[in-house]
Amino acid sequence: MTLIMGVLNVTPDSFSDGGLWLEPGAAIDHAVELVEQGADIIDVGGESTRPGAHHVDPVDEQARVIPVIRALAGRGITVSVDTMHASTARAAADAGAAIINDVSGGLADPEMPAAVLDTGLQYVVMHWRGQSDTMDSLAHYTDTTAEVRAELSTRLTDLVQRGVDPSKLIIDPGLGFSKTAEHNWQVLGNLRAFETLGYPVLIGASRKRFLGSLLPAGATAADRDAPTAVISALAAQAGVWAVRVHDVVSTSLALEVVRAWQAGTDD
Ligand code: PMM
Repeated sequence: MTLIMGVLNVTPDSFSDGGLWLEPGAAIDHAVELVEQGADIIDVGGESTRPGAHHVDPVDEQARVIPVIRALAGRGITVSVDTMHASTARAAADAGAAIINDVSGGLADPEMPAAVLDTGLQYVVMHWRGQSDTMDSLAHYTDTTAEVRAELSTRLTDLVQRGVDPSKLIIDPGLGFSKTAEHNWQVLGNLRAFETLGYPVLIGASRKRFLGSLLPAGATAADRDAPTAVISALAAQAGVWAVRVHDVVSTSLALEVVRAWQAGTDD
């Protein structure tokens, strides 16, 4: 069944939960709560990737995330580190992380492929066209699914040619990263096309801007949890490996529905 990756943003400026979990004790407590609610993996990030966000120096990023990763891994929790920096990925591996989640798919830091190779961790290759200050201007496609798929495929080929074990790779089409709402729906409506690349697929729709347009004016980030949970169910039906979400309770329930639905289906 589809896994749940719970989001733990140890940042002052993430759009939906910025500043809430900046203090390590609060971050650790929140992660433990997410696991109790059904998260299989905790994705710890120290740099906001929202459009226009400030870049974080890897030293500051590591000061935020490494103590939290060490504490969570020490409790037996499967941790991924959400970073574009090779030095942070290496430090996270030393602290016990199991997965490197790189929203740039290795494009932001030329040292990242070597870090993936040396640490031997699983590696999420997300579709990315540029940093948060330029990504919206790069949201142009004639065939969204085909182009995102081809660009991911190029990244995968590059990593495998550098010696990365293909069994360690996970792909993510990168909802909202150089993609408009229309592009995001095209990606979601064609998830099977990404699965045919032959790698586990991760989807991160949680609380993203494109869900806001489905809601009344003035809706909060948390109001996006209901549409997020529906996407989790539909993505699970489409066979994705994992969904990355802020609210684990609603997605856990959505996946229970899928499980029950599938159990009730005649073969
Ligand atoms: N989205 C965000 C951050 N990290 N990682 C992956 N693999 N996929 C995503 O879609 C993704 C990500 C941005 O969302 P946040 O600010 O809520 O963490």
